Amino acid sequence: MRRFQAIIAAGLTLGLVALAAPAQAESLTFTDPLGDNEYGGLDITGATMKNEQHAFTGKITFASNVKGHVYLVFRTGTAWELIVYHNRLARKDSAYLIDGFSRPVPCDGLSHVWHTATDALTLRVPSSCLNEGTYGDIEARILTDGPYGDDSDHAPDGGGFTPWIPRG
Ligand SMILES: [Ca+2]
Repeated sequence: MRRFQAIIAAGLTLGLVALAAPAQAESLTFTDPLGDNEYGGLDITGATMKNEQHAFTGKITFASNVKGHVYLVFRTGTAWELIVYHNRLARKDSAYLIDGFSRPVPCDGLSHVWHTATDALTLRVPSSCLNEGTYGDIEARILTDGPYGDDSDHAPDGGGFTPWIPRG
């Protein structure tokens, strides 16, 4: 999370460029290289982002389950939001939503499910948590870190954001 402010600055620039791109789909799936993680954190292998009318959902797959954090960073076009998922390799995993200034955002219905058989994580944010449901396209990126807080892996590969994902 140490480079989060830089991520936001870079994302703002990329986002302004991407705004001009035409809308294509409400769901986006992409892969990430195996074995490119650092500092012993979670190795992302792929993700599917869905920007549906009732919720924004990110399903992220990993090479294996190790201790660390997952940050799903996304922007609705007017504000930065961030889901922080704390993976403790136990039954006390947790997730919460904060804004671009690290302020907590109340979110009834925010859910996190770790799928043990496939080492996948599903994070779901009800649309009511985001600008009272009034938003359109979303862009997103994923960051993991290791047990000591060092950045480990990010997706899409290269550190940029996804294209804007239209709301279904
Ligand atoms: Ca990876």
